Amino acid sequence: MAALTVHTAPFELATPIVLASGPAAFGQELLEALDYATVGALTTKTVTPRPRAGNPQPRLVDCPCGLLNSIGLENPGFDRFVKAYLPAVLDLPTRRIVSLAAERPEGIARMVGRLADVEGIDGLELNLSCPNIDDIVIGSEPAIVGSFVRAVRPEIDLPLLVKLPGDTGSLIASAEAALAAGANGLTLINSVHGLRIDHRVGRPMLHRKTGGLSGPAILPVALACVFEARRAFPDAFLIGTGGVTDAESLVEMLAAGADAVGIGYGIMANPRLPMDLAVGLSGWLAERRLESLEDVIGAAHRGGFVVP
Ligand code: RRO
Repeated sequence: MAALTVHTAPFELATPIVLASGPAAFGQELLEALDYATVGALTTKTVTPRPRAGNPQPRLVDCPCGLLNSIGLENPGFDRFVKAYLPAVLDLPTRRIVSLAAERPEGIARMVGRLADVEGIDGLELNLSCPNIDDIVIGSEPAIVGSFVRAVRPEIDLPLLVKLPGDTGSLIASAEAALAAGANGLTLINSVHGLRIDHRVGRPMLHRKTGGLSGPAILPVALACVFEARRAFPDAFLIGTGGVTDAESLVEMLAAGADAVGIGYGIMANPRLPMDLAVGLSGWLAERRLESLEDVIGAAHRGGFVVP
């Protein structure tokens, strides 16, 4: 099998396949189904300073080629996360990225400060793009994005990623603000604002009405964001997330410029997907006699691959 390792500062990953924040929770449920050797890193469900029950049901609706969710940042809160869940996350046989969100920069900075001495965390992801809550800032305001990163950066030396929304029109300005304030990279994108209506009764299907669309329906949106971010920021670490469900779409995301690829919707549809992706990507590289992912990452900016 061709080596799938990613060596792009600040991360060294065994594979480019990253479990995106959310569906994999804190990694435990997948232990039985998944060969973690095929996973480059797990990103935890986003944790907030206080526990959150999330939004009322219904909060998941099927869509053609995707899923609309309005979970609402349900999580046990930072204290309980540290006591009850983090030890098991640190035992997972993969790299671990902890995802955090808060209403204010000081809220995130306090959590980050408390993680500074924990051995075994490989990176942090600031989730500045949850589509399903009213009281937490969305990363569409570059100045606010900068203020969150500036608050967090002095607290910790770990690699710092910022997860931004793909549907705001201010992606590059927000990304610039994040990187200028000291972020090492970006996770692009979160789910995309969406709505479904029950045609029989004419009412929104989610209790919260709107939600975040994920799955293959948003692959082209995520690809465009990653492509444009890579063009603007050649040295930033990029995790491309959105609609990757097979080796072909994984290659597309890498070629657009992602150093690693987040899997969210795909892991819900098939908990063994990372294994399928690792085998598929290795086969794809071998067929083209490519020896490393470096030949694939960003290829769309260099005129493509050499096709055998
Ligand atoms: O919990 C959610 O509703 C949620 C979050 Br935090 C997020 O970042 N993205 C998403 O689609 N749902």
